[in-house]
Amino acid sequence: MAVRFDIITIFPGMFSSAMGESIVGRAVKSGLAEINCVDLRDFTEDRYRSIDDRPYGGGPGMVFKPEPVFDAVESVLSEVEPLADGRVRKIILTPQGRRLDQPLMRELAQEERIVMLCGHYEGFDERIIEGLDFEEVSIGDYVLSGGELPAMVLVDGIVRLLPGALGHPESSSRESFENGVLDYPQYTRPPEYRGLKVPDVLLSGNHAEIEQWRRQQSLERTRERRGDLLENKELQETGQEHDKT
Ligand code: 9D3
Repeated sequence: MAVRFDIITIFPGMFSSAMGESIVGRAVKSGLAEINCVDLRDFTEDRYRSIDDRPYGGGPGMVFKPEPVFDAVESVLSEVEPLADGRVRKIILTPQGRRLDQPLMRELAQEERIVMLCGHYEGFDERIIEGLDFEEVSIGDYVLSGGELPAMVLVDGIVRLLPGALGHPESSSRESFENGVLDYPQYTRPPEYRGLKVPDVLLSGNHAEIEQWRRQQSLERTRERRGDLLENKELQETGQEHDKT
């Protein structure tokens, strides 16, 4: 099933190179994904093409105005609604949003239409979020300068989950995070490089032992580096409430 993204942004140029390469680029070329970038300034009416204004109540910075955003979103939706069941996921990228994780990626990979709105330091007039019924998504607890890179993170994470986007159909399900543990260490030739050796077990040809070693390495690293993932995994395996699907 193909997915179409409509991305509303004041920097449409940021997307062209990043979305033209690798797995996403290939998915677009093969028709599995479509990415339509919409320049918010095309929906301004004044001669300065202004998209923001000063905040009511005072304070520093600017706020995205409702009018261009409503017009841009409605323009995008007008091409959508007549389609099949008109289901659209409307996502606004903001630091206040639901934190992105792999379960949310999988949920979004079921959708056929995703509209994304990229914000900036300014923030949005709250009526945009309320009135257009957007869900807010953040990609993590650090500060970026805008929502464009987060939107690309979403596109990348979603597209690679679409059946047919990856070379091997099994490769997306047997990896780290899908199992709730980190990847095991990997090696390729040569067997020794600058005095650094490949672990003997990997050269042994004993597949049962190799598998056991890898599982144990994954668990050990996960315990050392990401204890939080193991806690989730235990809850999951004992059938308790958890945040994974
Ligand atoms: C939380 C910081 N805000 C306090 C005044 C200001 C602010 C800083 C940077 C508001 C927006 C931004 C721009 N960031 C995004 O638009 C953004 C973002 C991010 O910065 N981190 C993680 N996920 C996201 S999604 C969109």
